[in-house]
Amino acid sequence: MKDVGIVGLPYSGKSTLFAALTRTGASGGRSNQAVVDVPDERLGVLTAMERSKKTVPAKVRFVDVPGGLTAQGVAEFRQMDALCLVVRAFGEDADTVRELGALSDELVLADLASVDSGLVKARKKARGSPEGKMEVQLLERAHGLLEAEHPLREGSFDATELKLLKGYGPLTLKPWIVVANVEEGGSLPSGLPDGAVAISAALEAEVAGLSGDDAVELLAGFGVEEPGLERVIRACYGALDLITFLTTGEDETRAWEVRRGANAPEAAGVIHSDLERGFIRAEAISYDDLVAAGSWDDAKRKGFLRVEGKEYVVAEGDCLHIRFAV
Ligand SMILES: Nc1nc2c(ncn2[C@@H]2O[C@H](COP(=O)(O)OP(=O)(O)OP(=O)(O)O)[C@@H](O)[C@H]2O)c(=O)[nH]1
Ligand SMILES: [Mg+2]
Repeated sequence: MKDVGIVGLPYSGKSTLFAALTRTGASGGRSNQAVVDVPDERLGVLTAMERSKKTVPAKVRFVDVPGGLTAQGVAEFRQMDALCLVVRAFGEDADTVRELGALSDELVLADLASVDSGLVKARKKARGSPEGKMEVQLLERAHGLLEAEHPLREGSFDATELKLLKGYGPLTLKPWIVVANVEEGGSLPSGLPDGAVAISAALEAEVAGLSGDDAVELLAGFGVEEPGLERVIRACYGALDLITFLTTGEDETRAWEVRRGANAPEAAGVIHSDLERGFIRAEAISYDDLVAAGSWDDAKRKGFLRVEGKEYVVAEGDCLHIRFAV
């Protein structure tokens, strides 16, 4: 399960968003952590089709770091897989674009500090060692970018360099999801990056505590069709470098997350280590084919079922059946 840190300037509504997330029935973790279900309409469709007894969505963990961007907070944000940037868009004086700029600057500065302290150490270590010299050069490049107020994401680092850099947990190398916390019924302010999501955290916090029908009614009253919270969760999950594959049957229909680019045995290993160890083959039907066919057997009859081996790279929406022997 991946961790998403909620980051923002004071008073932007981080804790209100977090409260709304916890009210969706989130479970587990410490008081500042909310483990939430990732909404996925495919699960309902497959559950009905297979008459599964259980439905298990993918999950993501949100963390509201106390105190925000303090030294200790930054250290905690460095452990996260993605950051959800909350910017205030409610209130007369809201300047969402400027606030995002200020927040982004803070994150860049936090990275600059850690790159610089890394440089001091790397320079000492570098004397006489080629790896050390490479690290110094890399950090110098990173320093240059950050000093020019660019997130490290914009640097064209190769895989080896990225791996080394990630050891520092840079905040500006993580995926960012921008959430504009708008007035009840407000829309997304212009000038924000692609993929930004508008929600009213205060309204969502209220709605999240209500039953389905009451929630829809209250939201509709503000002209909101889909709970913003679902969009936030989906956007955060979507920004992580993951794909979702599905398993479905009488016992359960379930969404599983795996690294993008994972092969079939690795995906099988997400379900259980035995399935990876004893992997023989994967039977795969893409979600759309399965739904079009109406059942696993019909899909098979229509030739939609693919038999995939160890090299197969799992695709988003693959419905898998793993054959294995241990
Ligand atoms: N009108 C309005 N007020 C909001 C909304 N979201 C949060 N607030 C209010 O803004 C204030 C700050 O919200 P918090 O959620 O505590 O903000 P925060 O980012 O956690 O603040 P710090 O933890 O102090 O940095 C509270 O009084 C909230 O009730 C919103 O969508 N609309
Ligand atoms: Mg707070």
